[in-house]
Amino acid sequence: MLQLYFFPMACSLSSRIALLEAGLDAQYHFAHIWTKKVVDDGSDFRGVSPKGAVPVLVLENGERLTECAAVLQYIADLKPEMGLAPAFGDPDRYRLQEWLSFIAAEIHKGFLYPTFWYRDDGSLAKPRARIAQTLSVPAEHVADREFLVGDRFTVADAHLAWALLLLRPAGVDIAQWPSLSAYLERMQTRPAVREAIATEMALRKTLAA
Ligand SMILES: N[C@@H](CCC(=O)N[C@@H](CS)C(=O)NCC(=O)O)C(=O)O
Repeated sequence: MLQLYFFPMACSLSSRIALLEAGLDAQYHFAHIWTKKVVDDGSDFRGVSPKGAVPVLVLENGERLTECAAVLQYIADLKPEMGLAPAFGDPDRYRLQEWLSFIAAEIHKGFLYPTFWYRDDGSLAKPRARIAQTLSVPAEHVADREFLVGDRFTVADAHLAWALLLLRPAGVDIAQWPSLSAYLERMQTRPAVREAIATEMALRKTLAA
């Protein structure tokens, strides 16, 4: 069975959404990204992946796959009939990769990551100045589209939905982009998205306690 190492409400949320959307069973392991311990058994998370970062997907053959863009596409390709990624050879596959790269580099590493990891060291002025310009790109794109790629939900939507959810705790109110707010609301009507968020929010609360 597939196994996903995740941290509640971290970027691995999109992999959980993808697994649920695909109807794939998986074992989920809570990896504490601050302490680098696997919560199940207290083992060293760096022993699972030297990156010490989620997501890590353990494949059926035991290999470990990291990086959201790769993990999400791998999950999508296990169930091609679900259309969670356009097939290779379809020009939209490159659009999917374009969005996954943009979300990972520009929104996640360009803004969310420094905001949550370096929040007190005074280095956030530049990422803060840039995020509005960054978000205007997907905002304009979804102004007249239901989904990021083609006419159906893909793993790029799973990843953008996660990123948009994290913007509020990062101090960015997405209400200033009505198309993004409406998009996030649409995504949150999907049962898989709701289930993934509910599961991880409940776990997240155990961290704060
Ligand atoms: N480039 C990686 C980034 C993964 C990443 O930064 N994950 C965060 C959680 S959102 C993490 O586990 N960070 C722990 C660390 O950097 O030590 C991807 O896109 O999957």
